[in-house]
Amino acid sequence: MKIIDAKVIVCCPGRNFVTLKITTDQGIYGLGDATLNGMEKTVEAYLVNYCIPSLLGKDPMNTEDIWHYFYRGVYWRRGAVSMTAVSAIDMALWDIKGKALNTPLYNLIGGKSREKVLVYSHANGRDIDETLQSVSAEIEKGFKAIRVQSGIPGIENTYGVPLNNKPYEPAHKGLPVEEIWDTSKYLNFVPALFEKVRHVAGENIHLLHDVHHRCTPVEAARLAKELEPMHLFWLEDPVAGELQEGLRLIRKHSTTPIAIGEVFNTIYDYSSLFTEQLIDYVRMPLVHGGGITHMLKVTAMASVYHICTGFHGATDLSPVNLAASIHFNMSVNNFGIQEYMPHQEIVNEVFKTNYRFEDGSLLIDDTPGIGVDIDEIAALKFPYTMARLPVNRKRDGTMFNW
Ligand code: KDG
Ligand code: MG
Repeated sequence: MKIIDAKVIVCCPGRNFVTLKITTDQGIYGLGDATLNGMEKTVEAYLVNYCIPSLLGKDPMNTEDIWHYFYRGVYWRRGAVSMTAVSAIDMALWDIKGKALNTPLYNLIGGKSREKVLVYSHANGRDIDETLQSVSAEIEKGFKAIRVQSGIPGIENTYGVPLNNKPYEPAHKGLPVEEIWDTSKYLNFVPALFEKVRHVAGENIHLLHDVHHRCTPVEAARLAKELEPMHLFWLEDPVAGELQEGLRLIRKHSTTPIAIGEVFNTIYDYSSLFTEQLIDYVRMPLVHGGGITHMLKVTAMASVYHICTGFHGATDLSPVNLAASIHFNMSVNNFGIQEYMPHQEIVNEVFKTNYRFEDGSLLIDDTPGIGVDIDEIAALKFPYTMARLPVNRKRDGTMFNW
C-alpha cells in the first residue's frame, strides 16, 4: 500500500479544527487531528510545506519508521507545532492500519483492558454559588469526576471560566486579549471553595482542579497542602513544568496527586517527573504528544513509575483525537482518567463520531480504525476564524517570570 495524497482541512464549526486526511492507492484514508489552539495555521503550513511532500509514496503500515522519519529525521525537532504535525500523521496512519486490517484501533495496541473509559467533566461558575450549582448539574448528568474552576473575587477574568453561559472557549477572536492575574487572591480563595464543593459533592465524586501553570513551586506546595483534606483526584499544572525539579518542593509538602503536561510534547519533557515520581498523571494528549506511536512509549515508561494517563481533552482538541484517546485508554494498563467536554452540537455537522457517554464513562464502537469521519462539504461552510489564547500579566503590569 502507498500514500498517494494528503491534505489538511481547516474548519471552524464554532471553533477552529485542523484535520489531516491521508489517502492510499487502495482507496483507504485515515484522519489525524492537527489542532493546536490559536496556532492552527502554523501546523497547517508545516504539514503542507514540509511533511506532506515527504509522505507521498511511503507505505502507511510503517508507522514506527515514519514516526522516526518525521521526528528524528528532522534537524529542528520537537516543539508544539512540529509535534502536532507528527501526531496528526501518526494518528492518520494508525487509522489507515485499522481500516486495512478491518479492526478497531484498540485491537492494534493490545486489545481491551477495560470496556469503558472513566471521564471527568467541567463545572464552572462566576462565583461560589454558581460554581456549586454547576457541580450539582454535572453530577445530575451522571459524571463521577468533575473539574471545578471558579471566578475569583478581585480578579476580573478567570482563565477558562466562560461568562454569561457561553460555551467553554479560552481562545478569543482576533489578537490575544490581556488578562490580569493575582496569585495571593487565588491562593486565599481556592481551599475555601473546595471545602464547599466537597460538602455539596460528597466523598464519592472525584474532584479535580486546574491551576493552569499560575504558581511558583512554593505557592503550589502551599495550595496542594491546603487542599489535602478535600481529597482531590488531582491538582493539574500547579507550576509551569519546564523546571522539572520544581515539583520536588510540592511533593515534599503534600500528598495531593499531581497531573502535568498538557503543553508538553515529548517523553523528554517528563524525564525527571517520571524517574523521581514527582507526578501521578500524564496530561500530554495524543494530538500534541507525537500520536499513538510516541504516547505508547510515554505511557509504558510512566507505568514503571506508577504514573497513569489523564489526557487533555478540552473542546479545542477535535473528535478525531477524542475517539483515538478512547481506544488508547481502553487498551493501556495504566489508564487513569480522560478529560471530556462535549463539543458543541454544530461540530457534529462536520465530524461523524462513534463514541457515546454513559454513566460517567465514554464507550466506543467497533468501527475499524479510529472510527471518526469528516464531511468535507460541510467543513467548507465553516471557514477558519482567527482566535488566540489570552496573555496573562501580574497585577503590577509585569509579565509572569515563571
Ligand atoms: O487550548 C488550551 C485549553 O485546551 C486548555 O487551557 C484547557 O487547561 C485546559 C484543560 O485542562 O482542559
Ligand atoms: Mg489544563
